[in-house]
Amino acid sequence: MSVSEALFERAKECIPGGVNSPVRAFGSVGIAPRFITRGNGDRIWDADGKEYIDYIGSWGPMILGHGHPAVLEAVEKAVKDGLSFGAATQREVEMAELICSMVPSIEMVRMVNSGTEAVMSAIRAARGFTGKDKIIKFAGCYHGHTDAMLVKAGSGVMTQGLPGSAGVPEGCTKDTLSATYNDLENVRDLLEANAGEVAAIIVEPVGANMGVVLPEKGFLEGLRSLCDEYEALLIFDEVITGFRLGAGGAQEYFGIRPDLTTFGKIIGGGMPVGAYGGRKDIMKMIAPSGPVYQAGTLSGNPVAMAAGLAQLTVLKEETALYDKLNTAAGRFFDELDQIFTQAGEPHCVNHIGSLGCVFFTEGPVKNYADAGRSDTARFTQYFAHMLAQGIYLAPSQFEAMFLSTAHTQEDLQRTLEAARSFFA
Ligand code: HOZ
Repeated sequence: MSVSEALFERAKECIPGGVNSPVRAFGSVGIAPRFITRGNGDRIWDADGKEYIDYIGSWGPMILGHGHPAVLEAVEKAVKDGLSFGAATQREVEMAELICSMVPSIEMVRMVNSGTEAVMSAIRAARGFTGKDKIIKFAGCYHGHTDAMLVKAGSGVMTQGLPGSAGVPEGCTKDTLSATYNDLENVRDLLEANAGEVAAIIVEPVGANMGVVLPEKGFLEGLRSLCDEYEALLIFDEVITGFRLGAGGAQEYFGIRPDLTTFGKIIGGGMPVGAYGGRKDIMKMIAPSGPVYQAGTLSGNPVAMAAGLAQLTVLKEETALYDKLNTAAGRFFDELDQIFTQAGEPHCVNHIGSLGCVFFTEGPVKNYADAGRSDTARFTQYFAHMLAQGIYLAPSQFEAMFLSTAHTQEDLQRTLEAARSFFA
């Protein structure tokens, strides 16, 4: 038995499913998860000393790779000054100013501890501001595990084939309406049928939790117009796309201005951080300036702020970084596509910026139903092959591959070779 397998056996006795978040359990691929001991650049090592090229990157945060010197230095310095005060600090102000300067629609921002918390709070703000209760979300989009969003959710919920979650009272989801991604007519129908009741439409501007699903031309623009027409707020969930597609996230990339935006992952530089922000008139509704209550003992934690500030500063200042990363990633995904095409494997590679995935089904894949047609058994074979070759992919068909600035050309080529050898 390997060290990872032994740890997993122990873990299953004292942690539900042996893990602290379901997608880590490798459940759908039937392999014991690797217990990771350290990371550096684009590499991670497991408890048995095996080295992998990492395409999970902590599910998104590690856009600069593991152990970036600027982030580590900032954290080391912050740790020495104290771990938590539960009081205002200068770094929080600097963080808020930095985010406002980078993301076009953010006029005010509140720090929280995770993407889930950010979404929960943004929805409360939208309801408080509009005085309406209903929210439209899209099947296959994942907005964390807050009760109201566990309706046809992506990520682990989709991987487990669940329509929702036990333990969520009907009352918590009765105001959640589920729409089809990339289908504006469906959204209009829902708005018509619930006229005057919809507080907000929440969307991942690039679906990245049902595999990667791109917005078709006009989809995001259409959502903006529909929100204006029906007096609903548009919430972009940029937990994955924020600071990934570019310094200003998906909203800058596509040129759409949402009313509210949620962040997580990259914003914390690897520490547990989330944030939500947007129009000042909406954000002023948040306590203590307004009546929408939201709080947190560890929100704006000094060490987490130091990590996030350092990472965002690199992303803002190294202006050529995104072009270089996105170009390298684009080439990589195109070559991966060719390998699958040459092998005659039914597939669809969707990618944008440094995000992408291979669906084991013919394309196009433009929504939850399309993604759901994937041959997950075939994906499992591919996943196991790649893992054995030292390539650490997300253990689910319905997750993304995350490339970082630390991925070298040599490692990208090694990964393509590993994919090629799957068909040999
Ligand atoms: N939401 C992340 C990407 N789908 C995964 C994080 C998790 O659920 O553990």
